[in-house]
Amino acid sequence: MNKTIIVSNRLPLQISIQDNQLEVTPSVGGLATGMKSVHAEGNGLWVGWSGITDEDLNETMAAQVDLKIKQAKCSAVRLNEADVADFYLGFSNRTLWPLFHYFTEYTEFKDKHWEAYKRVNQKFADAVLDTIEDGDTVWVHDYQLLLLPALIKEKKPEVTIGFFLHIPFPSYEIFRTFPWREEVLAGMLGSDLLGFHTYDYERHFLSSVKRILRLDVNFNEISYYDRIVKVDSFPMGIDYDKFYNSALDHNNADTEKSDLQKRLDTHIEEGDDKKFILTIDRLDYTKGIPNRLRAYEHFLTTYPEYQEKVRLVMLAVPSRSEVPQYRKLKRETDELVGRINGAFSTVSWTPIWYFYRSLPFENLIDLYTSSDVALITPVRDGMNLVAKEYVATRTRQDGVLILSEMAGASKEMNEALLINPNSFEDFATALDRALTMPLEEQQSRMKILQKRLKRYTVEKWAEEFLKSLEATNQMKEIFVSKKLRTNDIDGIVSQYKKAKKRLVLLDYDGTLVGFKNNPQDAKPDAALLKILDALEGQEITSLNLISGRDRGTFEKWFAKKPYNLITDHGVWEREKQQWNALEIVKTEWMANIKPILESFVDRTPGTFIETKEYSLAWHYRTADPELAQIRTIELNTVLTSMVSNNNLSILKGNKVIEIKSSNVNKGRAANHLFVKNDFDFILIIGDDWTDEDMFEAAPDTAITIKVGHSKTIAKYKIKAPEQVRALLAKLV
Ligand code: GDG
Repeated sequence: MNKTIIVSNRLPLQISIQDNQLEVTPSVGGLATGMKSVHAEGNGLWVGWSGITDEDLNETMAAQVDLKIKQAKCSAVRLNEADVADFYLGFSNRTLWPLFHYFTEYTEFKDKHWEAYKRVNQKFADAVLDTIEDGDTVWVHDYQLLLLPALIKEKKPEVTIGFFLHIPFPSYEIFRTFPWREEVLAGMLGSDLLGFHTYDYERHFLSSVKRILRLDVNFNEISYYDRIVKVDSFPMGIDYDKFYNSALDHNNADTEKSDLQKRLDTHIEEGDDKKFILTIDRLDYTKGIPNRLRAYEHFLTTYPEYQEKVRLVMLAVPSRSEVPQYRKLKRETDELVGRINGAFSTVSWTPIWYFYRSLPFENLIDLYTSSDVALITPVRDGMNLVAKEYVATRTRQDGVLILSEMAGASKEMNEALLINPNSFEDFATALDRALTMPLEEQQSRMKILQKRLKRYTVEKWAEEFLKSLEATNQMKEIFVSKKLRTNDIDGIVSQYKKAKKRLVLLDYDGTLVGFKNNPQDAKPDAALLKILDALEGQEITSLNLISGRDRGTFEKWFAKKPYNLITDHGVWEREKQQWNALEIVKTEWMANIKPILESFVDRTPGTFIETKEYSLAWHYRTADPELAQIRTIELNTVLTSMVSNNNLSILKGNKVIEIKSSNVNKGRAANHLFVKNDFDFILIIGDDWTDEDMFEAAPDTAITIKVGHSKTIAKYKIKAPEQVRALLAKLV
C-alpha cells in the first residue's frame, strides 16, 4: 500500500524527560492539525527531529524515545548538538530566516553552517530513504529542508515529492545575494510540486529560477531536464471550528473564568470606553514589535483622548533566544515597554500589559475574545495565523483586525484594516478608526473574513495541496510514457550489436554537449571525442554529426577527425574530409535582415548575432529572461512579414532565433543519408525543434531519441547530454 510521508524539522510531538521518566504528548500546532488526517491514513509516517539532541539521551533512553515515536507513527532523525548549533540555529535561523524575511543586515554566510545544512538535510534524506518505496508520496515542509527534495528524487525518481515553504520567498534582488543560490534552487526543484502561501512568493521564486538557473517557465510550470515542476500558491488556513467553538464555550456564562480572564474583566468593567488592543507574536524581529510599540506611543501622543482608556495587551512568546539578534530584540522590547509605561502610566492605568511567555491555549482564547482590536503588524511574515485565529474567535462578529500589508495573510483578508507597518501615521489613523468603528461595520467586515476562513481551513489547505500533487502524477504519466528506461536501453544495445549496417545521426549542441553562454565555448571535450572515435572506429557504423553550426566551426573543432559532418542545418556535408554543398542557397536576404537583428541587440543587453554562412542567429541566453520574452515576440512579428517573400523560415531554437532558407533543413539532409546504404539500424538523437525534421523523415524502424522533456514525435526521451553520452558509451 502506498503511503504519504510528511517531513518537517520537528516532529509533531512534545517529548520531555524528567527524573528518567519519558513523556510524549502530541503537539497541537496548526501544521499538526492540518496533517492529522493525512498522517492518520493507512501507514502514513511523519519524519522529523524529536527536539532532543543525542548528547541528552543515553542509549536506553534513546531506544525508549524511538519506540514511543514509532508508536505515534513517526520516525526520528537524530541530531547532535553540533547539528543544532550549525544547521538549525546557524544556517536555518541566521542565514535563511533573515535573508528570506529581507533582513539582509542580519544574514550570515558561513561555510561551516552551509556544510552542516547539507549534512543534516542528508540525514533527513537517509531517514526518508530508509522507509520509502516507489509509488509513495512525500510532503516536505519549510526552509530547514530546502535541499531534501532533490536528495530524495535523485535516489528515488519514481516517488512523488511536494514541498511547502511556510516563510516568504524573497524577490530575486535579495535572493541573488545568496552564495548557495543555485544549490538551494536545485534542491527545491527535486519536488514535483512547490507550494507557497501567496502568489507573490511564487512569482519571486519563478523569477529566481528563470534568472539564476535560466530555466524555461511556462505559466507556473518549470521545465527541468526531463521533468516538469509545478509551482502554486496555497494560503494556509487554521482549524476554524476549534477556535470558534472554544470561543463559544468561553463566552458561555457557565464556564468558569480563568485568573487571566478575571484580570482582563477588571479593565473591561471600568466602562464602555475601556478597550483592549491585542498583539500576539513569537518574539522575532520579523514581527515588528519595537516599531509597533513606538507607533503605539505616537498614537497615544497624537490622540491623547485614548489615554487611560485603551490598553495594549502584548503577548511575546520566547523564541530562538540562543541567537544574538533575538536577545537584543528582547532587551529592546523590555526597554521600550518600560519607557512607554513610565512616561504614560497613571495611578489607575498602565498603557501596556506585557507578557513574555507562552500561554496555555485557554488563555489565548481569553485574550482573543476579550480584545476589541487585534494589532498584527509584522514587517515580514509568510502568512500569520494569529490574525486568522483572532477572526475565528469573534463569535459575535464584533472586533476589528488591523493587519500589516507585509503579512501573507493580508492578501486574503481585505476586510481587515490593512496598514504599512513602517508608517506611524497609518498605525494611528487605523487605531482611531478601529476604536470608533460602528458595530455594524465591524460585523459586516468580520462576516466576510469568517466566511472565507471557515471554508478554507487548514485541513482544506492540506487536501488541496495533496490533490494538486496527485495531479502532477497524471501530468508525469504523459511525460514518462516516452522515457528511455533501462530495459529500452538494453534493447537498443542488443539491436545495435546484431545489426550489419548502422547509421548514427547525432545533433551536437544540447545533445552531446550542454549549452554554454558563449556558443564558442561548447568545444568537444576529450571524453566526448573518445566516444565518437570509438563509434567511428566501427567499420559497419556510419557516424554523422548533424548540426545548425557553421562549417567553419565544425572544421576547426573536428579538423583531424574522420567523422561525417553535416552543418548549417544541412547545407554542407563533409565526407571523407571533403566538403560538398547539399543545397544551393541564396544569401542576399541577409543584408536586409541583419540591421533588424542589430537593432534588437542594441535594445536587449546580453544578446548577440551569430553570422553563419547561410543563416543569421540571434542568441538571447544571457539576456534578462523577461525582457527576452518580450523581444522574441516583437522580433517574430517583425520577421514574419519579411520571411514569406524571401522563402525564409524562422527557427525557434533553445534561447536562439535563427533565420535561414526554407529549403534547407535537417530532415532533407538526413533523407539523403537514409538512402545512401541499406542500413538495418538507424539511431537519431537531437534536442530541439530543428531535430524534429529528422525524426519525421526517419523510417519507422529508426530509433529516435529526444533530449529534454518538451513535445516531440521521437520515440523516446532522454534527460540530458550526460545520459546521451552514457548510452553511446554502451554502443562502443
Ligand atoms: C511560521 C511563519 C506562517 C502563539 N503564542 C502562543 C501560541 N501561539 C500560536 C498561535 C499561532 C502560532 O503560534 C503562530 O503562528 P504564526 O503564523 O503567527 O507565526 P510563526 O510562528 O512565525 O509561523 C508564518 C506559519 O509559519 C504557518 O505557515 O503563518 O508566517 O512565520 O497558531 O496561536 N499558542 C499557545 N500559546 C501561546 O502563547 N498555545
